Amino acid sequence: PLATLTAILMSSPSFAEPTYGFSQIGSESGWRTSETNSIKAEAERRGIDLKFSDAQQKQENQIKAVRSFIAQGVDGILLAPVVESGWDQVLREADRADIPVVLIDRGVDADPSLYLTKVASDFKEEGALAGSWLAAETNGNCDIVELQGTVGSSAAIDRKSGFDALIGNFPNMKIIRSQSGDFTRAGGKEVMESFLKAEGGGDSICAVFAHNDDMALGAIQAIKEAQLDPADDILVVSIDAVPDIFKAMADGDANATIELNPHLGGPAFDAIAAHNDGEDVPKWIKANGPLYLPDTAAAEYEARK
Ligand code: GZL
Repeated sequence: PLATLTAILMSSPSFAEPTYGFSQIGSESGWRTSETNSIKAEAERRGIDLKFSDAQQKQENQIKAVRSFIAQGVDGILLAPVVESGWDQVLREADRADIPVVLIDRGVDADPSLYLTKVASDFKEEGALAGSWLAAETNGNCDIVELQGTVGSSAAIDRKSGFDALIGNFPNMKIIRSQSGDFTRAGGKEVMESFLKAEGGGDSICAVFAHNDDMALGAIQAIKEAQLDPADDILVVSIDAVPDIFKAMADGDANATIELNPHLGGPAFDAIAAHNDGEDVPKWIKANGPLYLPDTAAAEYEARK
């Protein structure tokens, strides 16, 4: 009977939904957690079997996961590369196995022919936007401390270079201290504490530029514990637009954040499908978000929490 025939057809591999592997960096920030949840939900919505690996921030775990996905013969691989170097070999192995790799939210310095596409923001633009807001806010006069993201990550490298290039136009804007807080709240707090101490309490610090909101939230804690007023004594600008930074802005503790889209599963899955249909896929799929200020923060927090 037709029902049996359909059941048999649908169960055969060629009719089944695809199986993808997703090598995720970890859960270092609120943004990454929402990215993971969003990509898993999108796979669920599309009936995709998503094999998920959390690398706990270690590149060797990501490389192991990609090799395991290749051995399982998945139909595609999503990779959020923790750092930008050291991927050539494993990307060549995926390429030889004819498995398309989509880079998610960060880039690699490998030959672009080794991956299908990158779905990520232009971090240089984000750095420049943060810098231009700060220049306008301070009339180009500001001694800045910088909380960098994970050392070697394309997000940290490019946010720094975009910010540096922009403030380079203002002779009275300079970064007086800069160090990695590894994109975590604890890291941001710890490094900000060391900056405040090194600067004799912090009166000399005009602003903190944090490569993500989680480090900014840690820095805000440190600024308060140093008996200073975040967003007033020391301006606070960061990137990600996670709910908690909107709460901080609404509470008068932060000044600006730049939106980073965590919903990258859809574009990634669409790119693999387009590739499988023989269509051309651009090497970089990006959609930078806007800058938010305290005036809309309370509403944004309500909408996102
Ligand atoms: C940027 C992403 C960064 C976020 C951080 O696309 O890789 O990593 O800005 C996260 O919150 O840790």
